Formats: sequence, structure tokens, C-alpha cells
Amino acid sequence: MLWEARFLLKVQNLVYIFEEGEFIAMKKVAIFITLACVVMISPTVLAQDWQPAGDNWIEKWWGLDLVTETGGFTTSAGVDYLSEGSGGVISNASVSTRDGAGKTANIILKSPTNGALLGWSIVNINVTDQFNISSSHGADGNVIRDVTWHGIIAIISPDDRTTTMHPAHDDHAQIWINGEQVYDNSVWTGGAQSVTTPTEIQLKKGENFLHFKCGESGGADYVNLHFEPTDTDLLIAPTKDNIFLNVLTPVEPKGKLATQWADIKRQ
Ligand SMILES: [Ca+2]
Ligand SMILES: [Ca+2]
Repeated sequence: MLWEARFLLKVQNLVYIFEEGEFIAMKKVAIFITLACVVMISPTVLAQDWQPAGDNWIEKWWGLDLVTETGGFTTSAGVDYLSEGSGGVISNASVSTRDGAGKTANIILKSPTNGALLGWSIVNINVTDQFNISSSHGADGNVIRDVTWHGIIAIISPDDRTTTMHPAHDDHAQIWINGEQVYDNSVWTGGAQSVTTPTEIQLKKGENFLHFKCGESGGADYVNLHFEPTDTDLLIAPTKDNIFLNVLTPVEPKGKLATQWADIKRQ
């Protein structure tokens, strides 16, 4: 699209510089580019293969490599590994906003526990597996312990609404939505699909971001989340075909970051 736009800009410039002057040419080119974006981009956005919401357990997350050697969930719950590992560029709260979530595209964290380098990628969880914290990162749940799992989803809502989220977790789960912590429960829920504390949340029209952190000490290790049966109109990313940041509307240009987002506008 860019190549085509530049080409037409050159052609039209040549024509209009001679005929009507540069100002008019630029104005027409701007209109052309705007129309081209509307025509070419809108179908792409609508065609995304979103994860279903409603009361489906969410299978795909934008996940950080496991933080290891945490000393267990009692310790890890009090540590912001995202902030410490990034020198404050992101944090537990900030990655539940579009700005912070966007920055994960460019950030490798250095774990404050052992210096390991941690990156973000699409993570698939087996929603029936009581060791899905481990298995989602290719580790053996029977042996792994003292790790912390971090995952982000985007939730695109057609309206402002109050609804209920249903988290399952082993062990200590903390959840942030749109920059605010909404959940803090140190007690494992008793099964990969067992929920003890359904929690009312607010979603706003458009994009919402949710960050799920779970600290594991030993034994079973799992995370899971679903919304309400009435929430089937919510759209969840990562999409079923593993797109996360590129389905979101772009942030204001901030140096390199802007190139990591789709260079398109939804409307
Ligand atoms: Ca456990
Ligand atoms: Ca375990």
C-alpha cells in the first residue's frame, strides 16, 4: 500500500505541479491516501479470527517466558518482575494498558531473580491441564516450582459494561485491567476449571487490556479465565491465528514503537 501511495503521489505531483500547482496536488493525494486506507484496511480488521469470549476458557495469551527461581508465590506476589526486569519501562499495571502492552513488542526483560532473559510471545494454555503454567512453556509441571506466569489479552467490547470474570489459578493470582488491579487471591482455586471468586469488572467501549500474573510454589500450577455467557460479543486477542499487537489500533507515534503496531487506523 505504501509503495502504491508513493508512486501515485509522484505521478500526481508531476501532473499537478504543471497544471495547478503543488498545493492542490498535495490535497488530492491526501484525499486519495485516506480513501485507499478506508477501502483496503477495514475488511482486514473485520476478518480477524478473534478468540471467542462468553463463558469459553481463553486459550491464547500474549505471554512472558516464565520467571524462574522466584522463591515461591509468597515472595513473588510482592515483586513487580516486569518493572524490575525492564528498568521501569513497563510494569504489572502498565501492560494492562495499550501503551504498556505495545511496549512488550520491543522489550526483553532481564529477570531480577537470576538474570535470565525473558521475551514475549503467543502462549497456548491447555484449559483442562492442572499443570498448564508449566506446559504452556514446555516445562514438566510435576517437577517445576517457584515460577511466575504472566499473560496479557486484549478484550474489544462493543459498549461500556459491567460483567464478571471467572479466574482459576494455582497458586497466587493477581489481575489488572486497564491499569488498575482488580484481583488479588493467594489461595489456589482447587482445579484448572474451578473458580472460587468470580469478580465484577468494568469494560469500556473499544479496547481493554487484561494482565494475569500467577505465582506458583509447588504441586499443581494452572491459570484460566472466562467471562459471562452473555459476553459472546466480546472479541479477544491474541486471535486464533496468533495475531496480537497487529490487530490493535495504533498508538501515537513514539519512535520505534510505532513500527511494531499495525500502521493502519481502524476507522
Ligand atoms: Ca501450586
Ligand atoms: Ca508445579
